[in-house]
Amino acid sequence: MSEQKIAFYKGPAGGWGALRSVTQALLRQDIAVKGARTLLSANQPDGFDCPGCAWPDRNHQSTFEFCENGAKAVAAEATARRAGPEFFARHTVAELAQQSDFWLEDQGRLTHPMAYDAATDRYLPIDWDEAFARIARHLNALPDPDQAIFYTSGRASNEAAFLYQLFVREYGTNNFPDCSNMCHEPSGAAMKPQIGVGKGTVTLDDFTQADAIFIFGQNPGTNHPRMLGELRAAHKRGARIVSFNPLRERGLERFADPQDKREMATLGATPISTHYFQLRAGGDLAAAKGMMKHLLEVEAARGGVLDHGFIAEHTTGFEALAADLRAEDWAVLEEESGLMQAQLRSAGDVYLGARSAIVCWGMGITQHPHSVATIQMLTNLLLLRGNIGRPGAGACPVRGHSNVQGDRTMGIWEKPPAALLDRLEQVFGFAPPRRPGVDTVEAIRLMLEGRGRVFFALGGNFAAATPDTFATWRALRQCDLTVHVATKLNRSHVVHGREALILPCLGRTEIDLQAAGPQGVTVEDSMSMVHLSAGINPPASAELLSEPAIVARLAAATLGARSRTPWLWLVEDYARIRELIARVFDDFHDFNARVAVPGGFRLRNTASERVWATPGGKAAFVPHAVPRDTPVHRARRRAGGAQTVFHLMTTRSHDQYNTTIYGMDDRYRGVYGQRRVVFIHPEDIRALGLVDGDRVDMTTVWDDGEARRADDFRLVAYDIPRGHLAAYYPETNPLVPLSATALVAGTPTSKAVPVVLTPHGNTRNAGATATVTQPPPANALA
Ligand SMILES: Nc1nc2c(c(=O)[nH]1)N[C@H]1C(S)=C(S)[C@@H](COP(=O)(O)OP(=O)(O)OC[C@H]3O[C@@H](n4cnc5c(=O)[nH]c(N)nc54)[C@H](O)[C@@H]3O)O[C@H]1N2
Ligand SMILES: Nc1nc2c(c(=O)[nH]1)N[C@H]1C(S)=C(S)[C@@H](COP(=O)(O)OP(=O)(O)OC[C@H]3O[C@@H](n4cnc5c(=O)[nH]c(N)nc54)[C@H](O)[C@@H]3O)O[C@H]1N2
Ligand SMILES: [Mo]
Repeated sequence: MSEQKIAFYKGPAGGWGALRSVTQALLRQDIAVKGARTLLSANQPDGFDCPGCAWPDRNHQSTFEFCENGAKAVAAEATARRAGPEFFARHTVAELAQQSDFWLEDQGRLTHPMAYDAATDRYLPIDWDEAFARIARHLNALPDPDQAIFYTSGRASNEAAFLYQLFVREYGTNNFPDCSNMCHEPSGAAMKPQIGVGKGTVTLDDFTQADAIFIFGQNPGTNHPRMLGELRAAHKRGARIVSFNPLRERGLERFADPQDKREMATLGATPISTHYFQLRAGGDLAAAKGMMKHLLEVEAARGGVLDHGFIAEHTTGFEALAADLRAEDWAVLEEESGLMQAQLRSAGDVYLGARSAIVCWGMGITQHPHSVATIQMLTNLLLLRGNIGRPGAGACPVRGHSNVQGDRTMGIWEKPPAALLDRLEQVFGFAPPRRPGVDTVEAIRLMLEGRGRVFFALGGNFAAATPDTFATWRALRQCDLTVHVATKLNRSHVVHGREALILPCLGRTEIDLQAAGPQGVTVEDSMSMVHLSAGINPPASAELLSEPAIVARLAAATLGARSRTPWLWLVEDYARIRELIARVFDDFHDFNARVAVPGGFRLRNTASERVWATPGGKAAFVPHAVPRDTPVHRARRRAGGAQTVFHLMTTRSHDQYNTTIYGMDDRYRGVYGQRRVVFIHPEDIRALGLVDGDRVDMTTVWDDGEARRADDFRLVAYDIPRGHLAAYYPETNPLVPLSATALVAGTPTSKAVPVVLTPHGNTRNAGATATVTQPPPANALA
């Protein structure tokens, strides 16, 4: 573990720092040799899909695409450490609950199905059949299937997800909260009515042809490192790359490709962004509006800006948008975006100077109250110049989990379209439930109200990833039964219901042997490419089952003779599952044949063909007012200047994968050996009467009378606008109120939390030297 320090990072993103970090990750997991071989199989034609992010690969080409954080994700799964029955015998759950998130996962791979024993407060081994029978008993005893909740995290394969949604709907509910609800839900909610598809419209080839690439609220250097390769190449051929981000992010500034011998030898690096706009958090809608207002003004002055042919043939609502833009006040746009009119105009000039442009976005856009409106404004921007459905142009919501997009395609959706249910009814001969189910936040409410009795999770870490941590924990603890299908121990296993089960599963990197031989699964990346993934490592334990097998055996145990689906036969050979997928989804016709081709195939994306699957048959311009009454605005008004209300963004460090903490460093932001830090403008530190390095507590300003606090964060002076804070998730999730959700999409607004700071017990702690082996047990604040 590194020494605790704050040290400005001078290098580029990638480069030697990345290689060093990977070596350390492999050594930590005791897998130097095997791990290295495993790494070379990630994203290869016959290998497994990288369990890191959802960024696509270049046709699964033969050269290994180096990715530091992909390597860490693979190393974390291929670790030689094990958390078996002996481990659980040594610790009560009360003891485990005192440990940090880092420590829990660091115990290694789960090896046996385990059941909670209240008498000894321990997890004890249980037989698989008995585990399935126990879950089935609970499910079948519920008076109403809507009292059961089935969560999904976005690593589940298409095959697992398809069987899962089928089982749960045969059982009788649409209660499918998933990680997408906390992630890109607003992207789908915005784009589907506007352009007819809820997914990105670009492919990697478009990145080789775009003249301009706009990146709103995304940190690819950490979260999608392979995207930096595309950006670097685009920069080298002269494309403009424009970043909008309140924080200065190193990966958006400079990048050295570890595969480029010259850059590595000379310590050279390629700049990434040609323009960097440090706007106010939540100011992206105003920024997009400013750019569009500028376009209209230039169009009026000299013409040639808008794609009139496209607008006339392919869109509706242009006049209303134009009228709204003309009426908009520059002063409002400046105030809310935090950018000057000249800056907004220069961003607009880059856009109008580009023949083709791509707009990318991430969590900095989606996790806001007005995220759906902001995404519709970004889409308006694209439509004004016909930048959808032609080479080098389009919308690129950059997805998170490696198969989160595929899971939604397979029907993991609490509000399923009627057409999907109709088809399930036809193919499988049962009547699927038509009532919409609950999303993630609604699921927590259901449990809090005592109307959610059984909680089942296919992956993920619900207790840590969700907002309002202590309310969520109360919710989970009220359940009759909580069940987690997982690879590693995490918070959700120690914050459990009256009864609890942990079901250990195979990871992506592992060989999945079924009756018909070794099986591959399929995944869909952020650009709608579907391809096979097959593990190469022996399973971490002989007891592990694959996710499809777990779902099938649970379905057989629960539904019994009620179901006509041949559950156990299906998982003997996953090609049989794919046959059924092809019968339910037309886009998956000839699925087995098409996915056998190396690199797989791309799902049809109608918007990219300029076919608009919208009610009006055209793409829609949708005007939106600049939001001036968000919870942050309201909290500031109420405080009336008596206190500084900060806008807190909760975000990822370089050494974590969501709630999985790989280490305590955030290299590109210069943080080492610690995670309880809060980035803040130096003038704000002074105005608080504090100094850099002081410790503070954060309290949410909310109007429901609940106290939400997170204690003991070290102030780190940073290049961030005044009035803003950034700190890591999940430590800050206790600060995000359950009622803080995005309009329409219901996404927790994790990038828009109004908070105030107070000194932590008056302790001054500038230049701490202590080495921290784990964060303070904030997560154990039961
Ligand atoms: N190594 C690694 N890879 C990952 C993950 C991981 O945890 N670790 N997580 C995966 C998942 S599930 C996801 S969803 C993605 C997440 O990837 P990202 O979308 O990059 O997510 P974040 O790191 O939360 O934040 C993104 C950026 O938004 C900026 N930001 C915050 N508020 C605003 C705002 O109001 N406006 C603008 N313009 N910017 C803002 C922050 O400064 C930050 O740079 O990554 C995936 N890949
Ligand atoms: N405050 C705040 N909260 C956030 C966010 C934020 O930016 N700020 N981001 C949100 C986002 S974008 C997301 S996507 C969610 C993430 O929410 P989740 O997807 O629920 O969380 P993860 O941390 O990705 O899940 C990690 C766990 O998955 C299990 N796991 C890993 N691999 C496998 C596998 O192959 N199979 C199975 N069954 N289990 C596996 C391991 O046990 C591991 O502990 O968090 C959200 N929460
Ligand atoms: Mo995500």
